[in-house]
Amino acid sequence: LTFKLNPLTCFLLLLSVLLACNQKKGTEDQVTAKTQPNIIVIYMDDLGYGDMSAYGATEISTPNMDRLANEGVRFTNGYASSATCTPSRYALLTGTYPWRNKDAKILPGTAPLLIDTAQMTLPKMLKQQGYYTGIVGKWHLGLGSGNVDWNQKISPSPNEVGFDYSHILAATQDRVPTVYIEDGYVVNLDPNDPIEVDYQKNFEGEPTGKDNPEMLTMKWHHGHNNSIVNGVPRIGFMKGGEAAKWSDVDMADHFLEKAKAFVKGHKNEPFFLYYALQQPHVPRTPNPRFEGATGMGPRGDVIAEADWCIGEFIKTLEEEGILENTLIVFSSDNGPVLNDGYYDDAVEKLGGHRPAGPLRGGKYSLFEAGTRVPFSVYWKGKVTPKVSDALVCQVDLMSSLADLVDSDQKGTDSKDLLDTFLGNSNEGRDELIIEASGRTALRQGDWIMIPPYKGPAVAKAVNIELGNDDEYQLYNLKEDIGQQKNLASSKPEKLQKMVAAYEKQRGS
Ligand code: NG6
Ligand code: CA
Repeated sequence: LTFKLNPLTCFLLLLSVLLACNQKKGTEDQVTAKTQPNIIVIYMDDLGYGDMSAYGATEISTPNMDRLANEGVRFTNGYASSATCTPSRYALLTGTYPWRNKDAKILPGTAPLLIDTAQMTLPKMLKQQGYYTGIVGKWHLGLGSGNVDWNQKISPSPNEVGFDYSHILAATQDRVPTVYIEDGYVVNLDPNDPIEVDYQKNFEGEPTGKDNPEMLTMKWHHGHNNSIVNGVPRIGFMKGGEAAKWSDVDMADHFLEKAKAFVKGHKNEPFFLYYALQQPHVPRTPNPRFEGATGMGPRGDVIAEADWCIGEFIKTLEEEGILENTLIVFSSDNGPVLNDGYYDDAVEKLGGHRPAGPLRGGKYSLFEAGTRVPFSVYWKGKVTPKVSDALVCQVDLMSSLADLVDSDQKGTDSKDLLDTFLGNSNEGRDELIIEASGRTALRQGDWIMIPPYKGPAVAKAVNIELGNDDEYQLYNLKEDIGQQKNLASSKPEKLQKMVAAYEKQRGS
């Protein structure tokens, strides 16, 4: 028996196969869109545990941040990995404790990229799962491989560690270069006015905050007396790049626009956006629209400004019809500081506000306020609002989000706490090592053990208790959240157990 196909049958057969394939692809896409929510990390810079109404603030109002916290899972024991920026961001993006990397400390604007381009990262993992990934805002994890030429393509950059798109400020708002960098290129750079940056010495003839106080619109208190940009003295020296310099008072609007554009441009595919706001880090430069918004001076006003930005951003998600398919993590890179190097009335106009809430210490500190920060997970329609006391850390997002998107990737120190982040479980970590300027401490259950450290008890310039003491410190945080009663000598067995656990983790 022979069966012959004429050309027409052949063509029809082929056509139906093609159509079937196409249909299958269509369903797969839909499934993907359903099981892969957009993921957004909104990350504040130096926002304290007590800086939001949702965390007890009464002197300041933060309705939009509160919405994410109150309509999501609000963590009361949520930690940044570190009491400063660079190490916390390193841990967030790599799932690795920052103290494993000796270079993970506050970086100058000229530092090389801190994350190895071969290393697995949160955005890389999401990219592998089909996400389009972007960062808008503060980077502060180094760029290039030493001696960056700011007038050429800057590489490696966020784009080499997993971000398809990047629109960043290199280090901090108080550090040069004071320009935006998009996908490795300085934005608005005039090739006839090249940028030079140096953290050691000034360029000849360039004014500085130290020598030209008459040019300043903001006075420096400590540090921050090198190059002057927009009347604000900075850390580090910079020359040229006039047209590329950012406008400080427009920075919040600028990043908001970029974040909104990112969402609008990628709403039809699963996306990951790391929206890293610059507030309330110094220099605090609210847009004139927000001047006086709080009566608390620039520090309060930029928190109000950031809150407004977050509200506008959520509105965009709503308008684009994707809020319900978007998981939003909200947190801060470290605790609060008032005077961080400029005279900006942060201390004088504080009034009754307590940026750290009931916690002791602040930014740079091993006491709780250094690392315990606002931390919430919001997912409209999926996450039931609740308050969780589980011990969680930003370092855990890597493995937890990997679980969410069905990836096998894990961060070295990252615990899969997906159920906890989504509010389905109250189980957090048993232990956590926190870090502050190279010093570490162990949180275990309700307890924290701080080993003895030399160094001043108080950082004078910023007026923050650092957690240094000649003796071991042991606190029961459940009973004594303000760390007033050192139980090290009255609970020797507990202390010994924790010291042993700490040494095991630190590998000493
Ligand atoms: C410190 C700066 C401080 C701030 C901090 C980084 C001085 C005296 N102080 O060195 O103003 O920029 O670095 O903050 O220069 S962080 O949030 O990015 O870690
Ligand atoms: Ca910070």
